[in-house]
Amino acid sequence: MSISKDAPSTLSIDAKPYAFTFPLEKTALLVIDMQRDFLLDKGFGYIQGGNLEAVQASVAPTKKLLEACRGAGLTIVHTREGHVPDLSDCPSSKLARQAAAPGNTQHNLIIGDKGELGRLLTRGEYGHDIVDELAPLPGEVVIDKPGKGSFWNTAIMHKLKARGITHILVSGVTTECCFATSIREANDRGFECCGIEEATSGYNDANFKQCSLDMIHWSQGLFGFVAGLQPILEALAPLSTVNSATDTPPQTPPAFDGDLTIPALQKAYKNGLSPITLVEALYSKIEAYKKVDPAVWIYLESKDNVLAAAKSLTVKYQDKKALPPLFGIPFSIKDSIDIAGLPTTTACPPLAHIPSTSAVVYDKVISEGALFIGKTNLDQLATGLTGCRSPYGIPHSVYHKDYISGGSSSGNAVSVGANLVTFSLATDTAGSGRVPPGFNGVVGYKPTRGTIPFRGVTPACLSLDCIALTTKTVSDARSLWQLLEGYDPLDEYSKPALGFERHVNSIGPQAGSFKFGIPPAEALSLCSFPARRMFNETVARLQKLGGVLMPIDWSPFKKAGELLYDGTFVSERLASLPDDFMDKNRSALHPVIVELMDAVVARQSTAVQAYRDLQAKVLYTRQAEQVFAYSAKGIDVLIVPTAPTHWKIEEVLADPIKKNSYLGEFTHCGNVLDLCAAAVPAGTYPVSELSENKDDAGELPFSVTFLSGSRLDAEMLEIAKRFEESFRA
Ligand code: TIU
Repeated sequence: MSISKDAPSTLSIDAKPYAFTFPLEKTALLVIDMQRDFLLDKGFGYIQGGNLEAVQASVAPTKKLLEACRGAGLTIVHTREGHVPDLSDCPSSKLARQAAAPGNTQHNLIIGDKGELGRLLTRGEYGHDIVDELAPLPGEVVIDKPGKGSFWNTAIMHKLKARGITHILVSGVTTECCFATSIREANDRGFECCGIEEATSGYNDANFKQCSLDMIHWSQGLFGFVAGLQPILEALAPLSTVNSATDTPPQTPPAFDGDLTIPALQKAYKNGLSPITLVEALYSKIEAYKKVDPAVWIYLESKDNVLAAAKSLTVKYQDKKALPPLFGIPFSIKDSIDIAGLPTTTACPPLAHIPSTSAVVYDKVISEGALFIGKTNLDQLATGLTGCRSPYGIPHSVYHKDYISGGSSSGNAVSVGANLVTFSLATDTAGSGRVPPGFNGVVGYKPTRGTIPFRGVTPACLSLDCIALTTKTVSDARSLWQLLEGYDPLDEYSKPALGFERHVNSIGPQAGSFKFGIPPAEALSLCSFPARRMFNETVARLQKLGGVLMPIDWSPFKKAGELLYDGTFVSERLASLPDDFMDKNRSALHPVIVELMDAVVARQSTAVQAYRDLQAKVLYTRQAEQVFAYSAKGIDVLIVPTAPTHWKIEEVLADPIKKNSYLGEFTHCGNVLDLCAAAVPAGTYPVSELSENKDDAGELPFSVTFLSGSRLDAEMLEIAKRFEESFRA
C-alpha cells in the first residue's frame, strides 16, 4: 500500500496518557487473532469459558478501523494463533495446563483435538481462519503465531521493519491475553503502540478490559497508548478519499502515463487502467528501443503472448480493490534464471538447456500477478562486470551509446533503465547486481545471500551467488524483497527464516539519525575525478539527512574483496561447470571467458591455499561484524561508490580483464563477507568531466552503494530510501 503524496505525513489523535502522534508511512494496523476459533460458538474461545457476545461485539468496530486504515494506505497486519498440525510448535504447558487443573470439567478438548470448527487452534482448519468480515486482502501481511504474543517465533518483527514500520495501531482479541501480550512485546522492541478501545475485547470484559487497557498507559505510558475508535476514524477519514480508487471506473479508461514504478501502476490499475493498454504501450517502446540497442534481449516474449497473459489477469482479478501486489507489473529476467519450456543460455550456447520447472523467484512473481516480458542479455556464465562478454552483443548504458552497461546483469539494468519493464530479476556474485544498475541510473539490490530462494538459477559460484533485484526505486526493491524473501528447504544455502532482529527507534532524535562509514582516502583515490567529486557530495547529503560519519576499519572489506579474484575463490567458478567443459567448448566460448578460465586453471591452486582463504574469510567476516556491531560504536551502513569509474566500451575491449577487475573494487567484499547492499542513483555528471574532452555532450549516472551486515537489509534499505527521497524533496 502507498500513501498519497497529497496526504499529511503525520497524524495526532487524542489518547491516554497523551496525544498519540504517528507518521502515516511508518504506521501499521495490527489485527490480532480475529479467528473463528476465538469469535464463533464451539471454537477454542468457547471452551476457554469465554463470553462470546463480548468478543463478537468487537468485530464491527474492528471492521470500521480496518477499512479506515486500508483507505488511508496503512500497512495491515493480521495475526492468527495456532499450531502446525503435528503440534511440534506447541509447548506442553500450553497444551496441558488448563486441562490438568484439579476438578477441570471445562477443558475437555485441548489444542489439536477435533471440535465443531475443525481441530482446535490448528493451522489449515476452518476455525483457525479469520472471520469473513475481516478477511485479509491480497498484499496484507498474515502472521501465524504459536504464542499469545505476536512476536514469539514469528517473522512479524522482520516484516514490520522490512516495511519501515515504527508505530502500530493495535486491535483484536482478547484484550487480556494476546492483545496485551503483543503490545508488551512490541514495546520492548521499540515500537510505539496505541490500542484502540472499541476494537478489542476479551472473554471477561467486566473484570479485565478496563484494567488491561489502563495498565498500558499507566505511569505516563508504561507500555504505550490507548485511544477511542472515533478519534482515529476522524483522523483517517480525509485520507480515505484522497487515496481511494473511484468505485466506478471512468467511461474512458485511463491511458498509461509512462510511470512504471510499482505504486504508480498499482494506483493506475485501481483506477481502471487495463494491463492490455500497458502492454500495447510497452511493446511500442520495446520495438523502438531495439533500434537504439539491439543487445538487450536474448529472448523477447511475443506481444500476443503478453497480451493473452494480461487478458487472463483481468479475467482472474475482477475486484479492483483486491488485486495482487504485482498485478500487471511487467518484468524481465536474466537469462541464467530458469523459466519452464524456454532455453536458459547463461549467454553460453553450449550450456543452454530447456528446464522443465521454473526458478522459485519466477513462479513467485507470476503468482503475484506480474507480466513476463523477456530474458535479458548477460556476461557469459554470469562472469564479468562490463556487459562486453556476450555472444548476443554488447548492450550500452542507457545514458550513452559509447559507455558500458556494466555486467554481468547487463540487459537487466538496461531494460529497467530504458523504461521497458518495472523490474528485473538478476543475480549478484561479485557485483553483477550492482554495477549495471549503477551505470544505468537505476537501483540494484543484493540481499543477504540465502534469504531469497536461488533454486532454478544456473550457478556462477554457488556459495557466493544470490538473486539481485533491479528496480527504478529503493521502495520497489523493498516491496519485491518482501514478496520474494523466504526460507527454501530445498536450497541448502538458504538461511533460516528467523534471525535476531535489532530494536527500532520510533521517536526522538535517534529515529532520524544513523551512523555511516566510508572507505579511506587512499581507497577512494582509485576513483575518477567526477566519481570522487560526486562521492564527496553524497557524504555531505547523508550528513544533512542526519547521518553521522564515523571512523571505521576498512581493512576487512579491502582484504575480503581481494580474496575473490586474487585468491582461490575464483576456482569455484570452474567447480560450477562440468570437468571437461573448457576442453570441449573452448571454441564456442567468448574469448575473454576462455582467457580468464585458463588463467584460473594455470594457477594450480592447492587445497591448502583454499583452506587458508576460507579461514581468512571467516576472520574478515568477524572483523566486518564488529564494524556493523549492535552497539554505540557500530555503524548502520557503509557507503562506497558503486564503481570507481565508468569505462567506454572501446576501453574495455582493448583491455578486458584489467578494466573489469577495476570495476569490482567496491563490490567484491559484499559477496565474500555476506553483506547486504543496494546501489542507488546519486545524481549525474557531464561526460566531459570524465573524458576531459569539453566537446563530449551528455551526462553519465553516478551511483553509491549502501552496504550493511548480514541480515540487516531492512535497516540498510530504510536509509537508502531516505537518501533516494532526498533527491525528490
Ligand atoms: N485463551 C485466550 O483467552 N486467548 C488466546 O489464547 N488467544 C488470544 O487471546 N488471541
